[in-house]
Amino acid sequence: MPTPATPAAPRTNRLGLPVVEYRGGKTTLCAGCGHNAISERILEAMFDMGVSPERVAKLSGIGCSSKSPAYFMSRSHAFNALHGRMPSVATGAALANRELLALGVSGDGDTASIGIGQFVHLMRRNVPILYIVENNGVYGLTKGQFSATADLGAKLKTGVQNDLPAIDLCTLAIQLGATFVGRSFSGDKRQLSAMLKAALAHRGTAMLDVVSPCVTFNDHEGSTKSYAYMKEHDVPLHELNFVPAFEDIAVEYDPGTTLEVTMHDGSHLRLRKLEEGYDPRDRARAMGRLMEAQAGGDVLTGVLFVDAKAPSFVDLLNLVDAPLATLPEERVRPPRAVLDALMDALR
Ligand SMILES: Cc1ncc(C[n+]2csc(CCOP(=O)(O)OP(=O)(O)O)c2C)c(N)n1
Ligand code: SF4
Ligand SMILES: [Mg+2]
Repeated sequence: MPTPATPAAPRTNRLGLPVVEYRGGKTTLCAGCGHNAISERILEAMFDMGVSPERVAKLSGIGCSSKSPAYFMSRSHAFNALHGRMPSVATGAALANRELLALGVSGDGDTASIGIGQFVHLMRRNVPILYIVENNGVYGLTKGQFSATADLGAKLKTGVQNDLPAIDLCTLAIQLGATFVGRSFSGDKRQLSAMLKAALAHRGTAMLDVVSPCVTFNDHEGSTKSYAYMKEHDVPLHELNFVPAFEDIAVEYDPGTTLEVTMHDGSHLRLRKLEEGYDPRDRARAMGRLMEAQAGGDVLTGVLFVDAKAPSFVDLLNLVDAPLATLPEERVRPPRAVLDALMDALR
């Protein structure tokens, strides 16, 4: 009798962990929701990059998108903030422990409607965080009202038309000083995976606006955030290829058609140009090109802007190397004599 084949050992990453260690709870989102695909890409990127799940702090607000961190990486830290208030909690977490990898997951309502005030300050500070907006143009959790990213003229299922211009989160983030800004689509596995890995290697604010169709409330004709609309209007700027520092394989490429960006950890992001003259290191050009695309109804995708050299908020604050949260009391509390001298000076 033939001996039964022994099952192959599961593939592990450079930490020796199988992918199952990056999984989370079973999703309660609708089948086909773009947010589920993004969760899959996030956990794959974390696995491939060999990020220790215990090093990650998942931060979110309120919404279907903000629920999604429960569906990947159960071993990581997690905090569900109030609606639109995740950026301040994330800033606190990133500063209290600089060794944590802060991962913010938000929605277009959570970020561009109620949370816009918090979002703009996060972007201008260059807080080290990977901030993902799962953008479906509606408030999915509360049954599909337009959010502030809904395009002018877009229609709800009921036929109601949006009369207000959309806030373009990428243009806004670039103008405010974010140092890694990209746009992708939940249905584009290849582009989103490479972009997530590059964003994980970035030190500073990486803001990814990912169009993520809401199949229940915003996937009909007349929507500009549907699978069908993205299929027709997605204009990729380049083909992304990410080579992590730990793999460092030499790849032949033609510098005339490929732009190489070296990330903080020595990884390489290679952008094979599809559009002549586009350079994601040029802030003003990136904003101009985004505005042109928006006017023409195109959705530009790719790494829209990157500055791999700017100091992050942690650098600017000149924080000590040890995470603040681990400092003993004698290092954070001035001694009695210092406080007394201070009080005397105020008398
Ligand atoms: C202070 C406050 N206002 C309003 C709400 C109701 N509310 C819950 S989720 C949500 C919108 C979520 O939209 P979005 O962030 O786009 O997430 P999606 O569900 O579309 O993924 C709103 C208005 C709330 N929870 N808290
Ligand atoms: S309502 Fe929309 S956003 Fe929410 S889970 Fe369903 S498809 Fe996703
Ligand atoms: Mg939404």
